Amino acid sequence: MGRTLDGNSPPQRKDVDHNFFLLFSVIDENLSWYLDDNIAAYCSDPTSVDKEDEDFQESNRMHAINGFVFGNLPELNMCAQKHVAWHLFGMGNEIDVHTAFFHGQLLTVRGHRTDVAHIFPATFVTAEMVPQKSGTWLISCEVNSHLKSKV
Ligand SMILES: [Cu+2]
Repeated sequence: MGRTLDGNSPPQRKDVDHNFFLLFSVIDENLSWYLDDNIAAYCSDPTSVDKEDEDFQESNRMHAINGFVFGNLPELNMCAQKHVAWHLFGMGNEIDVHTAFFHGQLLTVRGHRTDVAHIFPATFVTAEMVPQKSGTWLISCEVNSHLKSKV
């Protein structure tokens, strides 16, 4: 057991078979330096955009895991019956309260059996698991407003 550096990789636990690092965040495009440029470039009628409209502002909050939005996180592969450590991070502000839900999986978080890990801004938690079966399953944030997509 222990942590070592191999020169290029970040330190990882050696007492598990797989380490995964997931950052749950809300990327607020309303704060972008390019907001006006994007409105001008991508809106069919830029003069009709009300940047103070709550629906417009919410449409610019992108819920992401490792920066990937709309379920586009690349596949994470591991082996059944192997020990997996999930290092889960949160950053941002008060809207960055996340619940990482591992569908159909059993986790151990701080010694407790669960299927969900709670993540608050500027915190991290490690969840451990031993996947029992091979197959594809989903990781999602179960915060209601993070699940919904605006039309
Ligand atoms: Cu979330």
